[in-house]
Amino acid sequence: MALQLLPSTLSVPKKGSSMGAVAVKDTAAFLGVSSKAKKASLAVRTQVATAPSSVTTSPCSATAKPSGKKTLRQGVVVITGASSGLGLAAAKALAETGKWHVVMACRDFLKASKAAKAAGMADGSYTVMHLDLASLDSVRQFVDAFRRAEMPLDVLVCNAAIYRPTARTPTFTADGHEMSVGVNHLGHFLLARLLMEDLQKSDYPSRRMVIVGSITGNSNTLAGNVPPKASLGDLRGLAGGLSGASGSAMIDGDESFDGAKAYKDSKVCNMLTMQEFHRRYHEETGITFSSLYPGCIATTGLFREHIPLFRTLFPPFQKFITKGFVSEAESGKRLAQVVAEPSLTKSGVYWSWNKDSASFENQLSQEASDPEKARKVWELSEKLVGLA
Ligand code: NDP
Ligand code: PMR
Repeated sequence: MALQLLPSTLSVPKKGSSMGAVAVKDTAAFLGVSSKAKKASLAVRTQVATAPSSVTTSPCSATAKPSGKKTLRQGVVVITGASSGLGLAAAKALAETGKWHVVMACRDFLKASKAAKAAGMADGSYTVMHLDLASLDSVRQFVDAFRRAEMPLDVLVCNAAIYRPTARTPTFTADGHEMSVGVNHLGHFLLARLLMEDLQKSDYPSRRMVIVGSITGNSNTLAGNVPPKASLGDLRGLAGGLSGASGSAMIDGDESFDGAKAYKDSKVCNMLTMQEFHRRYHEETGITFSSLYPGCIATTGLFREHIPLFRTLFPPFQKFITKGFVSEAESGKRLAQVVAEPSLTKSGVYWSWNKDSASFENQLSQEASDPEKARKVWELSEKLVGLA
């Protein structure tokens, strides 16, 4: 259930500060700070009196220096689902460079705060803000609260996800959409669409939107051929709103619900959405849109609903048999590269890493790279989230 965040409960005193400018070596990609860039000098402390799980506490300073100087203000990156696993590891990796302020957009404020502290993230390097992707109202409230905090938005990472492999009956978001696709795709779709405005306003030299994908949504791989395979069909279930009541809860319109397939289908939507953003906005805005498969992070909370035997055997299976295993820390570094590395600015790319942990542009399956399907998913999703 989304936590209602009343605008009146937020207060945002702004303080001038010259802290937070980060010296950058002679990397061409970082030199283009616009002369029109406003010298944003921000210190944000938001306080909420009545709703502890929507409190944001850590100060952020993001300072733009005049153009021509080899300095770069601290970047601001929003990461959804940063309370555990890949999102937390990436948040930590980025925050500890000192070059990034991380906005941890999480459904459980207390869990996220404790996770940041336990991970050793320094006070002031992050802000926790409430976001429940299972409620479109909560997504809109997050966007409002983020804007109220007057931070720039330089990079958005759509990372949060749920996986319900043993579910044989669907559950639904506050808006009545099947939960896996609702959270993993539709919530992020609305968030990303709304925050495009903010990304476009950013004066940061390399603005990016990253939507986390997966090998299991790609049927051109062995992992993607493990049943149930992802397939969106003719999208009739999505067109029907995934409500279950008046139609199917599955994107392809299948009458029977399969939680594992719903997750894989949602990942196909994530990868298609990234490419559709690229086609619609990259040339016009210069924003980099990318997706990635971070490796098999077999120890994360993603598998919390799987049977105990799976949770026991999955990490050694991935470590010793498929050798696709990566630690949470390593996966976090990979996502951090897609957020920040000057070498990964190419837009429309689905990044993966080889056995030496070097990044490469990977091939998506036919379905996950079908432009016509991407356009249809975009248009149907627009309707479901109230944008069209
Ligand atoms: P985790 O379960 O550790 O992290 C998922 C995060 O999403 C958690 O922070 C969780 O919050 C959050 N979340 C879940 N539901 C919501 C919601 N309704 N609103 C807001 N946040 C929500 O899993 P991973 O770190 O493994 O997954 C991260 C991403 O990586 C996902 O996109 C996944 O598809 C992808 N991925 C993972 C792989 C793996 O092997 N683990 C492989 C390939 C891709 P909370 O802490 O409150 O539960
Ligand atoms: Mg898979 C190279 C082989 C490979 C890789 C990289 C993965 C990744 N898996 C591989 C192979 C296999 N898996 C094989 C041969 C099997 C049959 C024994 C197998 C089974 C399997 C299951 C039951 N694998 C799984 C599951 C899950 O429940 C996980 C899943 O699909 O979550 C959606 C999963 C995964 N295997 C992976 C990765 C990365 C996952 C999970 C994470 C994800 O896609 O988000």
